[in-house]
Amino acid sequence: MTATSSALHTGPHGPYFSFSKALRFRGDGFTSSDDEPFAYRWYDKDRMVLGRRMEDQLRFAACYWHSFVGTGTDPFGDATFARPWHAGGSPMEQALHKADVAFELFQVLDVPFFTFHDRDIAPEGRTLAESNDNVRRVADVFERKMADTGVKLLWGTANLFSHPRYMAGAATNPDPEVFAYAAAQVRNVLEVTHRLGGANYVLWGGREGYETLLNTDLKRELAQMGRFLSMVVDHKHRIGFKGQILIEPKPAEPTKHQYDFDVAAVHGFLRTYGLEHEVKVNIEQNHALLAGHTYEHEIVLAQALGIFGSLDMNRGDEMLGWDTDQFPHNVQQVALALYHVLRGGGIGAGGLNFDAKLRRQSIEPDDLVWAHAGAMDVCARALLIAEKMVIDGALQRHIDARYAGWDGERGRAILDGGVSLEELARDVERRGIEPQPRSSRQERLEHLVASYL
Ligand code: XLS
Ligand code: NI
Ligand code: NI
Repeated sequence: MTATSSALHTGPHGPYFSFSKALRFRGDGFTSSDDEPFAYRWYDKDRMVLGRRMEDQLRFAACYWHSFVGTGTDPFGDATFARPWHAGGSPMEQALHKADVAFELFQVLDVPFFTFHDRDIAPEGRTLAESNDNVRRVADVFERKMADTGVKLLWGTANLFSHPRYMAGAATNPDPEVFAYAAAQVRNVLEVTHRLGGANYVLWGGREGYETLLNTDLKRELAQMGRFLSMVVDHKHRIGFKGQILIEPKPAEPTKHQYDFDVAAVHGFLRTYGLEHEVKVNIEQNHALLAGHTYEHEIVLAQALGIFGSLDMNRGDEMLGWDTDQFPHNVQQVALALYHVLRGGGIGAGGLNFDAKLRRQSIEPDDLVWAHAGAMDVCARALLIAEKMVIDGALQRHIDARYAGWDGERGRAILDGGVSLEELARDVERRGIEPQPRSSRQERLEHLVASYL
């Protein structure tokens, strides 16, 4: 889609936001006026960054669930967002209303992609067949809206966690009927994702874990989950879906323990079931934090293991132990994450999905615009900082120098496997050389990072 396209495609009840045209890039130093209260200062989508357009480096997506389904409830409080699209009409009419709102927001933001769960976009019917049909009917509407606006699908996913039928898990349920139900739901969304040209399909196992081992056969549940994933991969190939299949790791919440705990756990699981070349990971900042990792740890590990797929871009609160899913605003944090993405070859078929929600006091639809647009600008600015880090190369030079010994004769002999423990031991004793400690220069590097900001 083009930011210059004059009129937005809105539904019969729109506009929903007080932005009548797509936000555009105006660079740093513009002064906001009433008719243009916000423009991008950093998100300059056509600017070239390391050989690619900024839009293609970032591949932003807005998510359906937090933005159009969320009501502002929390475990202690009721809904605070009185959304016009949550009231009036049948559930299906409300779903179509919601689609109008969603595509209006995508156009205002000029965001190239979106993401959804089946339950976000269409109401549950009386039977599974009816529910799946509802999803396909809304997908028909999406198809037209996507053609009109140029907005594309980053990924689809099935909600296998909200309904009580899934309270004891989906694939990992003690009842095979629940496994089968979940399979039927995934088959439908995978096919819809394929039809809509989705770049990825995501599985997040919110209920695939346990509350207590007192009632859980962990070994069986892992085998069930492995079987489920194999079936999904087989079906992907059967229908010719070319997108990536992604698992989204998270250590806990809603269950006490989730099997897809972090990147390392997911990789071990994939290896066990021979799926490490078929499935990658969608890494979320808040989930990394809950697992006791930094975002960049999860990114770098996934790259090292060859399973880096995509990013859920959000921010957890470092003082709270739950998934607060806030919009990113810490430039340095995002810059370090994107530095590693760029160093690893870029985001590929993945994207930066804003799996982020408004705080429950941000009750106006326009808050959705501010939140996303601000986050896009933070990411764009962070990308430019990451670009500087890559081009300057000082961080990488330090690492290269630090490990230079491993590229030398001795290091290579060890790694190539040409030398045994015994030979190594004899050689060290004979030569009598004492290794010399060297500074790792952490503070100097931290200061260097700060200097790029
Ligand atoms: C929840 C997850 C979820 C996935 C999609 O914590 O982040 O929103 O991204 O199912
Ligand atoms: Ni999350
Ligand atoms: Ni997520």
